[in-house]
Amino acid sequence: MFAAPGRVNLIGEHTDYAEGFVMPAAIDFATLAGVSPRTDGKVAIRAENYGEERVYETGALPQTRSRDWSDYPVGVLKMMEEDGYRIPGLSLTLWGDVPLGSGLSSSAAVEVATATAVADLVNAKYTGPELARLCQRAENQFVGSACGIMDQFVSVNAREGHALLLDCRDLSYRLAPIPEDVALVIANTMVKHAVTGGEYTSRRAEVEEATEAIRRHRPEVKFLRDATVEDLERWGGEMSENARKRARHVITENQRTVAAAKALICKDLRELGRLMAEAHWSYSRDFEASCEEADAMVELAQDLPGLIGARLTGGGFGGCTVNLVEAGSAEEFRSALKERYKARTGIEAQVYICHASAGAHRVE
Ligand code: GAF
Repeated sequence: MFAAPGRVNLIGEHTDYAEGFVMPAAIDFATLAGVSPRTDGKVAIRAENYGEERVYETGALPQTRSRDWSDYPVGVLKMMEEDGYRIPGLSLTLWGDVPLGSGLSSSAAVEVATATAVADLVNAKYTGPELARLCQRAENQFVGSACGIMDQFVSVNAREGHALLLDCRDLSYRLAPIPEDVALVIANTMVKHAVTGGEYTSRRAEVEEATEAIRRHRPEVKFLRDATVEDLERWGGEMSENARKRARHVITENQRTVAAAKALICKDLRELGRLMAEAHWSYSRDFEASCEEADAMVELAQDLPGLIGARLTGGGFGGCTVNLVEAGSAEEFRSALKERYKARTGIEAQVYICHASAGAHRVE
């Protein structure tokens, strides 16, 4: 049996596919994958949460997606086959408690749990970064969502008690300890988020439009990671207004993310909170990936006792906010935020007090 966690991103949104920086932590919600060999030549995948099972002949996994939960584990198995591993008869049982459609990477948790379990069964030797890339390929090529590497990477490589500053260009990373007296409070707006939806993809296309416009003048700009605010000032007129705004978010977000890691490592929580606030409003106003409810959730947290920083986390258009809160105030913060949010929006939010957890591992 193996476990792979969901994640919360502290800062660095829509920067991963621009080969920039992100700073996520794994959370204590996870997918569990139980795997065992079978001798009847069948690959049986069961989703405990749905009470459903799919059974395939070995060597005859589906060619195309089914647009349901099975695409994630099947995609991973197909990528392993592409890597030259023969998938034998097996039973794989999945169960998870990562809230679905909440921007906490339930999909990555399923992919990574599957990959870790099946890699163990077939004795495949993947390094952490390779395993993350395998899962990302499953999502890009089989599931059909254009996600970056952040979610799969942190689900594989996270360390308990730490956030991870990841350079999405070369996948090198630095661990940043989250102080013991700081709680991760995750507030679910209950507005559904999806990476497979059109908005994520159209934002990504706008980021690419901006990159191309700058690249015409500076060929060394392969991704927005390589661009500067000055580039945007000079050549912003040669792209659409939307592309310019999206690019401004991504370029400044990369700078904020590196600065935020530094602040966390130096325990400068004031500066970290300031950067998170700036990141939220950049995500909301320039990237236009927030929604009324998420903006309200961030605003309503501002003057609650114990708050260090709050922002919308994940792919956007709903999902959760992440709140760094002094641990001693976390419980009170949780109930006050729920109450305020209910009064403002009429919605009953779920608010989780989480702990930065370890990446994928065997469960004894
Ligand atoms: C989603 C994607 F899956 C990630 O790759 C990342 O782009 C994120 O949205 C936005 O930062 O979680």
